[in-house]
Order: sequence, then structure tokens, then C-alpha cells
Amino acid sequence: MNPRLAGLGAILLLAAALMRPVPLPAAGAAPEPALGPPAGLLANIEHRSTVSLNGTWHVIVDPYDNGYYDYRHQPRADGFFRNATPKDKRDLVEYDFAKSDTLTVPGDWNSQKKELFYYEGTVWYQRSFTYRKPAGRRVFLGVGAANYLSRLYVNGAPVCEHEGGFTAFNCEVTSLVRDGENVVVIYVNNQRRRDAVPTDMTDWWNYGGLTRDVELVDVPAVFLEDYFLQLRRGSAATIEGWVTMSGGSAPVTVRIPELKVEQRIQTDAAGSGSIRIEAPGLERWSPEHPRLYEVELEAGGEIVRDHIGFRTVEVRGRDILVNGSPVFLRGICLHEEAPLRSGRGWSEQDATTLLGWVQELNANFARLAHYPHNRNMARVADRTGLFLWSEIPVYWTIDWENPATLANAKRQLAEMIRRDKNRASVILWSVGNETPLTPARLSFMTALVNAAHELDPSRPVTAALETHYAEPNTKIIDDPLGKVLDVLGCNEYVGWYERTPEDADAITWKTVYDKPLVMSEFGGDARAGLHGGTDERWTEEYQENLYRHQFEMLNKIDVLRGTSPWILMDFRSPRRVLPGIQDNYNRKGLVSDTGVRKKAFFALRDFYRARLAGQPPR
Ligand code: GCB
Repeated sequence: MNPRLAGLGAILLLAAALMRPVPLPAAGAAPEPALGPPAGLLANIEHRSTVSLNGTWHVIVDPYDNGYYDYRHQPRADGFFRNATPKDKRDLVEYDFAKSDTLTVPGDWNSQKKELFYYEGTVWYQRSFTYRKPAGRRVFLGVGAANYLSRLYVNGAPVCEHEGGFTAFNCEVTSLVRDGENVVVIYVNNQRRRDAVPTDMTDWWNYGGLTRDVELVDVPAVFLEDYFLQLRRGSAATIEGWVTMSGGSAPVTVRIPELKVEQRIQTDAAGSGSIRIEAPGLERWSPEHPRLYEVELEAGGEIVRDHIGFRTVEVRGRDILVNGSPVFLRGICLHEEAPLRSGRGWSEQDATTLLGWVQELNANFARLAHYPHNRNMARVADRTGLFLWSEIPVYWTIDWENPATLANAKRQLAEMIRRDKNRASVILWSVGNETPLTPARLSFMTALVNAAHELDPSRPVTAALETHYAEPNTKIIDDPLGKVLDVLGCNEYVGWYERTPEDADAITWKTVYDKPLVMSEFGGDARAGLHGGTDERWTEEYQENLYRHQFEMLNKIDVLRGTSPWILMDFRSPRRVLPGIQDNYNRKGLVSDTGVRKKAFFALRDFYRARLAGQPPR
């Protein structure tokens, strides 16, 4: 067993232990401050025994947080989470979920109701469900994402609180759910805050709400909570990893039927155990051959099934090696913006459409900007064969000196890694985007890089850096953060925010690091259907010309090992207000928000085709 993997197991166990729910007071007692943190995240929740709570929820829009605080700004014992109804004719209850409006879950509220388009504040979600409580089993309420701050209540009792709008969490509700009718109330608040992650200024729409699946999952009293399985670095057939049980220790059997291998391990007193399986004949996963194996993990009287691809990824000198061979990442960035309709994307269909467009570009890589995307993205990428870069929303100017902000960023990093660590498609964890060169930021970001390495020693860590001119025509990458990164990401906007597209021809690049570079952003805006000269901003011709000059420049960078221009599809941003052109959309997409491919789409497709054919990319 790789000792660093053993370290990962220990860290995740510790994190899981720290994240146990606190004991809950009975309904009727003062509810605050009883909202504990979530439980440890159950790996692969989607393939366990679940009951979906997706669908129609009643909602109360509460801009003054009146359902949470009293008029002295104290948390109310009789908040909306009680889901109260008047006991008699005299009783005063000033809300009524049953008569309130509804929203569909999953889904952001902004794109569902015109009056909520710009709304940033609190919305209370409520729904009832009939449940048959499975005997002897533990029950968890799982939320794929709630942007940004959420508080969960079941049958009037507090369950847990979660901060962060793009990561999954689950909370134990075993003692709160009952046979028959149950009610779940979820408070969701998407107010932007200076000290939050992300902070109050971004270039994307702050879609609020229960934006991903909500489900109940039931597991045995002693159950397999988490596991990690991957090829040992440098090996073609040795699978290593670990498992952690919750609620006690129990034997775990790991099986890969197609490879006819099986290992039974006894977990230790803390419920953890390590795995090492020799699997001769294993076919490794790659974009050209996205081979997945059904893996069975049997523990606590049930079998958890997953589909896992096995591959190695490492950095050697200036190269990114996958399965020991150097790769060039032919990529594109994308937001989690729903294709062909507006709003946050969340479904498998959304993932299939977006990643289908990525593959149409002859790409093998997508940078999921600027936060962890929904679980379908990595699943679809695993199946269809795409490398992914997955990022936390440490974006622009975070509150670098605030220890709570760092703790929050670390939590989101751990949640991102915990959910997707078994996905072969994910080859890079990114700890942030375009952060400024200050000492406070350097120590904040370094702490994140170290945390990512500890949590997952199997993958390289990157970040999208900024660059500057060392000489009039020489750009240099010398951000001190580069020292601790495995792969350098770099964003540049030659031809859009600086200089002209043609100026790119004369620009050369230098880096003080002998490491692989991914040009993680470049591009410019074009309104689909707007035509004109190559010197006319906002036209498709301008954007296409910009891409062509970028290709010239990029071809000369010797450490370049990948490109992910900005961006696959136009996306909503309140910063983009130019009437008739932007209309609240960032128009740097190669595809419009209605699915129209712009000229630059085809230019990039040809550039990647040449790269694929092994010709010097043009
Ligand atoms: C950037 C950011 C990205 C923006 C983009 C733009 O550098 O990383 O989030 O949307 O530029 O269009 O300005």
C-alpha cells in the first residue's frame, strides 16, 4: 500500500469523524444553535438504496429572513422550519407552505420565476413525502448542491447546516424520519458575502436554490461509507486503495467480476482498511479507450456497485503522463450553465449535450470552471472518454486573511475530492482562478495545494494563474504559487482585454518553472450571427481571427501541454450589460446560449484535428 494512500485514508477518516452530526434536540425545544455539520459524505450515493425527493416543492420567498430571525435578530424557535398550521381559530401563524407557490427541484429559482431572476436572499423549500422506514437501517438526507447556505429540517427538527453552493453533502435523519407522512424543510440563502467562497464578485450568475438532486438514502447500521480505488502509480495492473466503514468495523469484499479478482479485507477498529489487488489483464482507461469496470464492494450485508476506470496520472518534468505516456490536453472551459435553456445545468442530459459539444471539437479535455460541477459530468466523461479539470470557487479576490474563509475553502476542496476521487476522467484538481500576488494569498493558496496533495496523492494539483509582461513582447509566468503546483494553469486575454489579436504573433512566453503549462483561458466575445470585419469587436469574424492568432502564439510555447480556451457556451453574467450584444451574457462562448456554433468553434475544431493527427497544431 502506498503510504500516502494510507495517509489519505487516515485523513478522510479524521475528517469524517469531525463531521459527525451533533445530537439533535427534540422538536419543540429551542432549535438554535443545534444545526450541526453534515455527516461524512457517502461515496457513490447514486448507486445505493435511495428515494428521490426531486419534484415539486412549496416555497416561501423570505428576503428579510423573517422565517429564521425574530425582530431582535435572534434565531426563532418558531421559524418556518416548524411547518406550523394554526391549532385553532385564534392561533396566529403568518405563513402557510401548503398555499405557497412552488418550484421544481433540482433547479435554480432565477430561471424558474421571472420575479426571482435577480433575487439574492432566502427561499424556504418544503415538501412532504410518504416513507416506509426500513427496519434496522440508517437513513441520510442527501443534497447534491444548495447555493449557497442551507439549513435542513425534518419533521420540524433541525438536522444540519451546510455552506458552499457546489458540493454535495448528506446528513443523518435516522431518528427523525418515521413511517407514513414526513415533511422536509430546507432553508437556502444565496446572499453574496465578502468572506464567502466564492466571494461577492464573480463573472457568473448567482443561481440560487436546490440546484441538484435531493434524495434519501438508507444503509445498514454498519455500512461502507467511503472508498478509493485506483491504479498504483507506475503500475499497469496493481489496484490500490482503501475503504472506510461507518458505525463500526466489518469485513469488506472487493470484487471486479470481469477481471475475476476478489479481495476480502478486515477493517480495523476505526472501520478502515487498505486494498491491494493484482489484476492481470486489466485494460487501462483513456479517452481513446474509456474502459470502465463494474466494481462490487460488499460490506454490512449489502453490495455497493460502481463503475471505475483505472489509469495513472503523473507529472514528469514538463510532461503530463497518463498511463505512462505524455498527453496533450485539447480542451475547452465550461460553466455549469444549462444548454439550450437558461439556468443551472444539473441533469445527465445536460452533461451529455455539453460534453458532446466538447467532443465535437476533437477535444479530449474539459476544464470545469469555476466550481465543482454536478456528479453527472464526471460520470459522463468517464463513459465517453474525456479528461477533466475540477476546481473550487476560490476566484479573484477572496478574503485571504480570514481563517474562516480558508477553513471554508478547505472544506469545499475536501468535499469536491471526496465525491469524485474515483472518477478516472478527473485528472487535475484546481485550487483557484486568477488570484492576486500578495503574501496573504500565497499562504492561503499554498495551504490549499498542500491539502489537495494530502487528500489525494494520486492526482496533480493546478490553479489558473495570471501573467505579466517581462519585456514588451515577452510574457512571463513567475507567480510564486507555481513553485508548489504540479501543473501550471495560465489565463491570458491577448487580443481582447489587452492589445490586438495580431499582436499575439510577436509575443513569446517564458516561465521560471520547468513544469507543464496548460493555457487555461484565452478568447473574446462574439454575438452569434453578428458579422463584420476581423477588426470589428463582437463579431464572429473578430473572435475567429483572435483564435487563429492565438494558435500561432501557442504553437511556439515549448512547455505547453494543453489548452482550454474560454469558453464552450455563452453564459449568464450580471457583469455583462451591453444592450443588444451581451444582454447579461458573457459572449465568449464558441456556441451561443441557444446552441448556435460560431465561426471560432470550427477554427478550434480544426486546430485540434491537426493536433490529433500529430501535425504541428495550427
Ligand atoms: C477570466 C475569468 C473568467 C471570466 C473571463 C472573462 O479571466 O477567469 O471567469 O469570465 O475571464 O470573460 O472575462
